[in-house]
Formats: sequence, C-alpha cells, structure tokens
Amino acid sequence: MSKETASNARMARSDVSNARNALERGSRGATPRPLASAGGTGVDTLASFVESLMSGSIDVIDLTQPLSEATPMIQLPPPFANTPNWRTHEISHYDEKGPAWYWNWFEGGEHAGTHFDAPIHWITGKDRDDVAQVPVRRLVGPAVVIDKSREAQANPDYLLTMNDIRAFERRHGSLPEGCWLLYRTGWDTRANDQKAFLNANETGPHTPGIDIDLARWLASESPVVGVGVETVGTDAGAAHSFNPPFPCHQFLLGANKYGLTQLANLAKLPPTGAVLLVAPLKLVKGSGSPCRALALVQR
Ligand code: 23J
Ligand code: MN
Repeated sequence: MSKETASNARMARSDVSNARNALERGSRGATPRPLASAGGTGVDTLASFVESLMSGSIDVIDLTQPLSEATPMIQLPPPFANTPNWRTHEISHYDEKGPAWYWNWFEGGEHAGTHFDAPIHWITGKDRDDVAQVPVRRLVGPAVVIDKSREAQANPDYLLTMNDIRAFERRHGSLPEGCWLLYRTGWDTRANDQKAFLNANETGPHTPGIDIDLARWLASESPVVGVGVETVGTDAGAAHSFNPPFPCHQFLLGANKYGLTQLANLAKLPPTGAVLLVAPLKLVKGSGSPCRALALVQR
C-alpha cells in the first residue's frame, strides 16, 4: 500500500478525503452506493443475468460448426479464385520438438467454416469497416430465427421473401432494432459432407438463400444489423446468376451490415428472445474471419 493510499484509508470519513477521491476518480466520489448496483439505471441487470446463468435458467447454445480439414469450402466457378481447405500443422506434441507442450499452426481462409463477413468483403462496402474495425457493440444483439427448413427440404433453391418476413412479423411481432436475422433451412445437417453441403450439379450449386427484393429491404430499410445462415454463404447457391449477382453480399455489406454463415443448432433457438454473440478474430484489414457464434436462450 502506498503512503498516500494508507493515508486515504485512515481519513476515509473526512470531508477532505471524500472531496479528493471524488476529484481523482472523476466519478460519484464518496457517495454511498448499494452493494450490487451497476450504476446508471440503478437496477443491476448484469447481476441478475449472472444469477440466471448460474441457475441454468439462461442457456448458452453453440451456433458454431467444428473447423477442421473436413470443413466444406465455397467453390466459385472459373475464372474466380478459391479458398483452400483449412489445414492444421503440428508444431510439437509432447515430443522432442516440445517435450511438455502440444500446439499447432494453421492455414485457411478468412471465409472458412462458421464465419463473419465484414462490409469491406464486398466492393459495395469497400470504404466501410474491415473485420477489425467492426464496432463490438454490433456483435451482440437480439436474434430472430425464421424457420424455412421444410421449404428448403422440398426445394433446395428456396428463396426467403418479403412475404415470409411479413408473416413472421404478424405472428411474432416486429423485427427488433439492431437484431440479427437467423435463417434456418436445415442445411446444418449437411455440414460434415462437402458434396451434400454445396449440392452442386451441372447447373451449379443449389442451396437456399434470400431473394433480391428481401436482400434490398434488409439492407436499406430493416432494423437488422446482420443475416446469419446455415449454408456456405449468405447468398443462395444460384445467386451468381441473379441480377444483381450475390444480392445479400451486394446490398447488406454495402449498407455496413454483416453476414454470418455455416451456423449450427438454430433448431435450438426460439423464434424471438435469444441473444446472439459473435466473436470474429480482430484481423487487421481482414474481410471476415472464422468466428465463434453463441446464443443466450431463456429456458
Ligand atoms: C466470394 C464470392 C461470392 C461469395 C462469397 C465470397 C461468400 O459466400 C462468402 O463467404 O462471403 S457467395
Ligand atoms: Mn463469407
């Protein structure tokens, strides 16, 4: 304890000390506060959150697919360049290269597995945030889950429309401000099988997505900050031939919004009420990043 701190402790009840503490801290100074107060609202919602977490009345759901050499990667047609498969290289494994430690290094794309698309990923967002610049406040928010797994099973080219959103809103209320729209298609069950996951034939990949008008509306008029999907990208497999091509990427990233792909466990979330937490790596100038995506759900 420093001389000054000791002196402050002895004089804790004096007016002089209180005034000085207030100045030094630039805060409420010696004004007594209730023990568990978070300040601000006077109601400690974070303490009650921790209580719910510990009692199990709030559950944490992992929305992340495992990332390995078997993780499916998007395959763009020629002449476009592609992302190589994820690869892990061993550095040592409790052996002569490191007798008491195990560690690896890896190589892989920014858009590998469960990953985050930053606005700068697309040409329409080229002057906007890279993945390191995205405000973390926007990586935490309410999640709404729209389930079209039946439709996508019947039609792998199923496109979510404005009418689907209107029907969802009639039933569950308006999309909340700053929300993430999570689009369930049942595609997560294919994630351990590159062929089934990409579902390509001679006419290209066939995976569900979002139609052009809805992509435009989500970007320019809706309260969503991002769109999350179970498929390899936020756009439909056939979106290369849409006009404009890849409308989700074009409109959402151009509007400083985000994409989130290859999600798992959306079936475990309620249509509304969950909270999404997304944690992409803070890659300087990165266009995106593999990420951990978690959801908090009230039981
Ligand atoms: C580049 C070009 C087209 C697409 C993508 C990337 C992605 O899906 C992605 O991961 O951002 S559709
Ligand atoms: Mn991506």
